[in-house]
Amino acid sequence: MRAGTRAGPTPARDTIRCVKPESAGAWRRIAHLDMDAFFASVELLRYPQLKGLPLVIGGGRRQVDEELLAAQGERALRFIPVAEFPLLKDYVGRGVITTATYAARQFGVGSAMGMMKAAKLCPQALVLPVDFDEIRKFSRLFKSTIAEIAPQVEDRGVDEVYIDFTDVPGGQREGGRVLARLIQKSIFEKTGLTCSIGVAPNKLLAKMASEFNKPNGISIIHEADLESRIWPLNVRKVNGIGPKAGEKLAGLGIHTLGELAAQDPQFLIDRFGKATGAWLHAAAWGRDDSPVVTESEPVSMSRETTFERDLHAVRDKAELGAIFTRLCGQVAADLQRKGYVAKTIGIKLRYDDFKIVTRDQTGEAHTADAATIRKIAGQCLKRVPLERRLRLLGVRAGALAKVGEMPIYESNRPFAQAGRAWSATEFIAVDQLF
Ligand code: DCP
Ligand code: MG
Repeated sequence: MRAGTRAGPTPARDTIRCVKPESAGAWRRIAHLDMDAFFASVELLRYPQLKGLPLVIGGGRRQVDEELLAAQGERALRFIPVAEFPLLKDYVGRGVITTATYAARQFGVGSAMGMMKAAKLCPQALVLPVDFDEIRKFSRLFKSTIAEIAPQVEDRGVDEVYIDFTDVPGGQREGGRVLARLIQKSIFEKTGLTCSIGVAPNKLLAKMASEFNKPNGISIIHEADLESRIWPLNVRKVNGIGPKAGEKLAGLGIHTLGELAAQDPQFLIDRFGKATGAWLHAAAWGRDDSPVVTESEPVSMSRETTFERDLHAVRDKAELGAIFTRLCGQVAADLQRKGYVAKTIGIKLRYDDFKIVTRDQTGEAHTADAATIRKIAGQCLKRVPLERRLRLLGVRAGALAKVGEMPIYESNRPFAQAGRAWSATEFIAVDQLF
């Protein structure tokens, strides 16, 4: 290794704190997965004839791309001759590159570089704009593919996630390599895209490891690899050491993580403050206990509206009815868009004296159907006093389940029947229910 001096730190057995989950008796294995040249690779699915060529993605949609599409049509995109694609050398504008294929990176072009500057380095590179709809589609697809195999997934943006391998079958085999291979293969089969995965005792090391064998690579890091594989790296490789901290460290003669690890923690605390100084030292020693944070499932989804003027249930029946139906439709659309069904439907009213009242009904079947929700919410509405005028009306769907995760007998049942099965369980609740 090249960690400063011969007297540099030697990793002790306990250099990386591994949290041993009591349930499984297994050591923590955390993966970081990052898609390869993501925006460019998504375009290559559409234009496979460009594979292996230098390609940069950047700039807004341009006339030339529209013409390309209009002339050839979606169906024939893969047969458009390479010569018809726009070249970077012909680009004029202030756009920056979002990403470049590995073939283009060889010329020194990459993310965040101005396109006209990049054109000087690689004039023959092809250039295509970002298609955000397509990017979002593939982002969702690769993430759902992972979640089917390993449920503990932390979303870190459009093309990267952390995955907790610890208790997943295969997650410990060969340090995580077996599961990483399975995930790579599944993503490729579902999307045609490649990714790179690092597996390590924690997120900090996994994030560094995923870059070691890019593209389409897997890197396995164990505690014992700290000296040989982590300490030679520049301090900037740590997620969280940005340009400013990197510069300050360089000013102190600290360039590699080994050099950072060799510092007395107090030296770093004196210069970076207590929290950052201590964190820098811990990071250099590969210590990180932060958990993989999976997105919490929503407990309920609701829509509510405060009226422009207070409405009366009888005198403003038509207006109130229309708003009520709209709210139910919005809740149904929210559920459907996010892939949920609800077992409990409730309403909330706020009277002109600001008192709040809620009612709900829980049934045996789930629903995401607007008409069913409207019907049940209407039954709830019949159970509240309606003499006073109303300031606010809300509709809430609770007791949610993911579509496909409710019992088979229920998922086969048409939603329309759900209403009939509902039994009334009534209670008056407070605001936070919504
Ligand atoms: N991106 C962007 N602007 C940047 C950096 C990236 O719009 N300055 C976009 C384009 C990338 C995507 O985010 O395709 C993911 O970023 P990565 O840093 O993971 O880069 P790539 O996936 O393109 O390449 P790599 O194979 O190095 O991960
Ligand atoms: Mg990437």
